[in-house]
Parts: sequence; structure tokens; C-alpha cells
Amino acid sequence: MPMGRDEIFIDGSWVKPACGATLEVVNPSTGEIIGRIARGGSADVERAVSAARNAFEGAWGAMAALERGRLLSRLGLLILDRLEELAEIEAADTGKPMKLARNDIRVTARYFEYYGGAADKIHGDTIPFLPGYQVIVLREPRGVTGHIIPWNYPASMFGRTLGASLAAGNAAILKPAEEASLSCLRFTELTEEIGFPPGVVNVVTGLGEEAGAALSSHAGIDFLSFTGSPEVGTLVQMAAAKNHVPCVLELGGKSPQIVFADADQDRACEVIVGAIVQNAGQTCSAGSRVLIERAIYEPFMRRLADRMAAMRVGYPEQDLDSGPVINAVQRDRVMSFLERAAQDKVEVVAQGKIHPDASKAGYFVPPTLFGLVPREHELAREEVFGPVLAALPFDDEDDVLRLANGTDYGLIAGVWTRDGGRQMRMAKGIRAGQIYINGYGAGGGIELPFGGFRKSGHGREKGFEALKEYTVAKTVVIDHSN
Ligand code: TXE
Repeated sequence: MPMGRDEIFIDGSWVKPACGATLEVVNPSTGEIIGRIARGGSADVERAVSAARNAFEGAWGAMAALERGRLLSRLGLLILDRLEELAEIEAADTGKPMKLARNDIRVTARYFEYYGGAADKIHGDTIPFLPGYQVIVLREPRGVTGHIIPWNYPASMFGRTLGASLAAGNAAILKPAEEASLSCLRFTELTEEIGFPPGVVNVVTGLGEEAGAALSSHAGIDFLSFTGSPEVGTLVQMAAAKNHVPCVLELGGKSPQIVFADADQDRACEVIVGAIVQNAGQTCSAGSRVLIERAIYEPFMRRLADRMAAMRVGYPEQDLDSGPVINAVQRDRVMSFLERAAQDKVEVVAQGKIHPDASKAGYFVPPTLFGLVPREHELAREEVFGPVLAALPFDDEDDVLRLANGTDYGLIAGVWTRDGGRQMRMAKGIRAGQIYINGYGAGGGIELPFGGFRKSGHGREKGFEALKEYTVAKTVVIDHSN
């Protein structure tokens, strides 16, 4: 039974895309074609935007916040009901181990539960002004929101971006990544089952340069949320700027894990290796640099090396430490980093193993730890988006702050130390959207505001902070003096 569907979802109906074409769905664990999705384009985005506008100005806009929230909460419950089926779809489409796929589906459900509960708690403000005046600040939905998401966590991104937008009262158009659209399509079928009014959720699958570009350059949308590469993020922001459409961008990272000599080294080691190997390193908030205080560099590297060497990669049902990367392009990209590092004589300290039963046609790469990486080397500065960890020694707090803040990115950071004063100095000194002390929550915590500095993007998703992005303040000034 082929997976996916050759239709897109507009105005409450499944319809063929205007061009009638489809795209292949490839299983990254085997390289096999397992289904097809519709190749939507600008004509389809056009219809989706007008359907969303009608919903926003019609039934959806008129619905009580309480009712909106109920629909979202029920969607969350239905997703949990279908957990196993959805996890299997996600694992087949992305190659991730079943335990991670199940977790991602639970996270998706949790987003709808959280934002369902939040829908009737988004409220405005009053402001003391001149005598005889009453000032009310209304918090209104933006209107029609566009959402372009990547392939690394398609399910949870669906929940994260649509949960917040719909809770705030917007109507949405989602463009999933062409590499992994299947779970988004299945969630969309569940929105039908729950009974969202037509036009509230529209899903146009297709290529980035077609459907994605059409959505980001559309003058009829009021807000845009993009998660993906910094390069495409720049294009998207420029396209949106031409229409004065505001956007939130969540781009890449080169997040540091900072280990001081007084850290709990056992725990730090386990969490650091786990966080870079998870999802084959294809996590925007992966801790891909480990900065180690010089006094413990050698012993801590021995621990990291043992742990990295124990990592096992395979297909989803094996439930190992990670699966393949998403496609041949990403595999070749990651392998090219390893090849250049070899040419530059950067030392491979340890590598995990690809399970012998894993298909040779799958896109597997071995988890790899590099030691004594020069500070200016690309492994210390560029996002690899693979299971590749670069280790560098540092001397003191000033030195490590320079190093931590010394890339173009600033998404998250981990700090491992028992010293309370130092914990706070690091938290204040590091320019990143999330700082974890003695832990690392790559991608976790749906309640926690998340987003970047500099090339990691701007604006915040997750938590209540995201609801500020998806709403706008309107000030009403009433003169009641006569
Ligand atoms: O991402 P793209 P790619 C990084 C990571 C990875 C690299 C390339 O380093 O190696 O990006 O991945 C849509 N107008 N991240 O090429 O292209 C596209 O269809 C509008 C980090 O797959 O940015 C998809 O839906 N949209 C990241 C989405 O953008 C366009 C997650 C992301 O794809 C478009 C993924 C266009 N011109 C990759 N071109 C993270 N931050 O988590 C593409 N898209």
C-alpha cells in the first residue's frame, strides 16, 4: 500500500494540485520509494490563502476562544489515540528510531493540549492614561499565517507552529518539507475528523522553490513562520519583506556544550553524546561543539570516546541510538565534512557503528567525535547537521565565553558546572535563546520559549511567548470625559 496522497488540503477538501503532478516519497533507511505526495505550486497557494482568509473572516473568526481551544485539545487526544500508527508513518518517512518517533508524536499531541488550554487565556491589557480616558490594548490574531517547516521533526513542528497560530485565532497554510510530509498529511486528516471549519487548516505539499516560494512571497498573508536553513531563511525573509509581512525565523545552530572541571562528568558525558546522536544530529539545537576545561580535557575525552564508540545506528524497528540521515544529499554533505577534516588532519577520536543488518542503500553515517579541533576550522564553526561532535579545550570563563559566542549562530547552550555564581555568569554571558545548566533539552520543553540570536533566526516559538508572535496589539483610546 503506497503511503501519502496525491492531493492537497484546501478549504476543507482534498483536491489535486493544479499541475496534477506528484513527488516521490523515499524511505531513508532503505532508499526505496514508499509513496507519493502532491506537487503543489503557486496556483494552489493562491486558493489556500483565499480559503484561509474566508475562514478567518467567517466561521473561525466568529468562534469563541473556548470552542477553538476545545477543537485543539480534542485534536491532541486523537493524536495520542493514533500514536502507534502515526509513529510508524514518521519513522518510515524520516528513518528515526521508533522510540524517538513515538516521542515526537507525544510532543505533537502535547502542543495541541497546551495551546488548546491557552486559547481562552490570551488577553489584552489596560493602560493608565490621561484623566477622562480609558485605554484598552486588544490582543488580536494576525489573520492568515503561512508556515514553512523542515523535515527533521515534521510531526512536532506541525504541532508547534499550528498549535500556537490556531489557538491565537489565525487561519493557516502549511507547507511541509518535500522530504517528509507524511505525518503532516495524516494530522490534517485528523483535523477533518475533529471537525475544524473549512479553510482553517490548509496544507499544500510541494517543493520549496515552488509551493514554499509562492507562500513566502504572497501578499495575502499576514504573518510567516519559517524553520529551516539560514540560506532559505534569508530568501524567505526578503520575499516577505517585499510585502511587509512580518516573520519568525528558526534557523540553524552550532550550539556549545561547556564542561567545567567541577561538572558531574558521568552525566555530562551521557547527555552530550545523546544530544548530538539523537535524530542523526539533524536537530537545530544539537550540541555540536563540546568545550572542555583544559584541566579535564584528556580524561573527559576518554569518557566521551567510550560513549561515542558505543553508539549504534540502524533502521527504525531496531530502536538503536539513531537512524539514517534524511537523504543522499544530506549524507553526502555530512560525509564531505568528514573528508575535509581528514584532509586537514583533524583527529577522529571515536566513531559509533552502523549495524550490519542496516540496508546498504540507506543513508547511514557513523556518529563521530573529533578532538582538538582548531578554533577556526569549519567543524568548530559550521552547522554539519549530522552526528558529528567537535571537541575543543578552553582555559577560563572569559576564554570560553569568547569561544561560545564566536560563531555566527546563537540558538542554545549547555553549561556543566556545580558553581552557582559561574552558572549565572555563563547564562548571562552566552548569546543564545536557551541556556541549560547541568542538562540539555535539545528541542524539548514545549512550554519554553525557543529561538535564536543572529544567524539562528529571530522571534520565538513555543510556550506563551509564541502566542505574542501570532497575535498583534491594537490600542483603543476612549475619551469618556463628555
Ligand atoms: O533546508 P531548507 P534543507 C539546515 C541544515 C541542513 C540544511 C539544508 O544545516 O543541512 O539546512 O536542509 C522550504 N522558498 N536545516 O535544504 O531548504 C523547504 O521546502 C520557500 C536546519 O532541506 O531550508 C522546506 O519546507 N521555502 C533546520 C523548508 O524550506 C523554501 C532544519 C526547509 O528547507 C525554499 C532543516 C524557498 N526558496 C535544515 N526552498 C533547522 N533549523 O532545524 C526550500 N524551502
